[in-house]
Amino acid sequence: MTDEYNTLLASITKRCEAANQLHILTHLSDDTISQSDKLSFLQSINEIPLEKLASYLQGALDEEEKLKNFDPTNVAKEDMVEPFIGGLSTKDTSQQDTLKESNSIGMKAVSNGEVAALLLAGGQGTRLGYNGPKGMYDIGLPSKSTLFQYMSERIKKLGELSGKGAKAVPFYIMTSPLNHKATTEYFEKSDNFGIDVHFFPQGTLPALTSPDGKMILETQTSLAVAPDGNGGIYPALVKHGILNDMKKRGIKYIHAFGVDNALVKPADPTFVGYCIKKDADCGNKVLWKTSPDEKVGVVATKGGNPCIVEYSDISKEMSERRDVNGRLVFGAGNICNHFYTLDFMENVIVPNLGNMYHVARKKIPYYDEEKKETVKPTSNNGIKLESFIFDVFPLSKNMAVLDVARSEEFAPVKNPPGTSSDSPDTARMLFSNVAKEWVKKAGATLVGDLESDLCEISPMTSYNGEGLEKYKGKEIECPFSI
Ligand code: UD2
Repeated sequence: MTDEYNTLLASITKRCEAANQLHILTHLSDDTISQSDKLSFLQSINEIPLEKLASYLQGALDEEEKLKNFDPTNVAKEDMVEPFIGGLSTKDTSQQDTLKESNSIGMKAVSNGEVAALLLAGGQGTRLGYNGPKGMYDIGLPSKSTLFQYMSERIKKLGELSGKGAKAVPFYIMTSPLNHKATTEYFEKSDNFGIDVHFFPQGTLPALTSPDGKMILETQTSLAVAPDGNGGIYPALVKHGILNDMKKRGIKYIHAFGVDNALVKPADPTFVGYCIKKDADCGNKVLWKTSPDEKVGVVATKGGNPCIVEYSDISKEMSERRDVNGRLVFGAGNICNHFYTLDFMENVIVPNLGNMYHVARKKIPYYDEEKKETVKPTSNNGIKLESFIFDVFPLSKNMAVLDVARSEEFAPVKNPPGTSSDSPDTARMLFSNVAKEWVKKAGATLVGDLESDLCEISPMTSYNGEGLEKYKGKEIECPFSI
């Protein structure tokens, strides 16, 4: 045993003992396990905030309990959740001038090199059932582009449209330790799609049993760990010096978005420009929910401050409440598109980061001491602790909300192929519909298989329907690839 090993073992044993987690060291006395496996196991434990796990778990369980016992007839003022009032709808015909102005403000910011795109790609994509980074998923359009490719090419095209060139908008990608290598290798192989890309991994936390909060061994020398939720973005931005890097480059505005929307418009100049125009510190793009049980969070206010109530946390009564016109009152659906000024991120969010985690009950693979192998349970046996990216929104003093057209901006890829909603199939159809609409708007007539879900306009041809003038008066046969 080396000195390094012995020193680490002594310190970790002490910390595990104090944290009531000694069981994870059980196999270190097994001579059949290699020294290097044991050392890397100890090094991985050393990264875990052992002393804080119990309080993280307690906080998350308390919050879960509070939600369970929520009594709408007896709510303290600071917990009062109300619909968010304000914001602008892109469908409001009287506001088209404001939208045009917003777009040119956003374009100017892009051409000044002031806008960064920030992708949340650290999730595990368990629901999709795809064994790899979700961004590498191909939804089956003719180009066989992956989600990463669509986003990168849109960023490239936007830079070109702004006049500053392909690298106008730096693309920061948050991975997780579980998918970092696969993601970076993919981009490297694709020459970063010709844009300026930067990667940084978010943190992980160990899965815990409930309620006693024991860490779970997945193998003899590894723990079951999971990314710490998309709210892990803030500590990760600091840890990896990303905010400083942005500052050095002159970035002032950040557009953060999820990896699983095939129609996402990275660094969307209209959204960014609208937030700049409103002098907002933080902003959110929404679309109106189609039904009470649609799995999107909703923008609201809590105790007068902006917030998002996650779909897993909203009460049935709130989600079903409608106004006199039958419109859902809590309907401003979050599509994981957030705007921040760098100033708000650095000077308000970062100094005020708390340890706020939510409980996600999951099936955690564990090492079965009798079978001597890893077993995948069939029911939930543990908890993952996750923070949400929007948990910091109550810090905003001026939140801008832009309500956009669902058909143009939201093609979620959450569920496996063959599922009737939020699947690669529904996303492909939505993507094709946008392509058809754009050529029709450009003055073309569609012929052929009008129902085809294989119609595609490459982001290198058009970011948002522009640049299709040459199709005016032409017939276009569906399916098509432009
Ligand atoms: C997210 C929103 C939800 C709704 C919906 C719309 C959150 C917490 N919830 O729910 O309100 O708007 O999207 O599509 O944002 N991710 C990470 N690291 C993690 C976990 C997730 O980077 O540890 C990324 C993930 O890769 C994805 C995004 O965050 O790009 C959203 O994550 P999700 O798929 O877990 O969220 P979902 O669909 O439950």
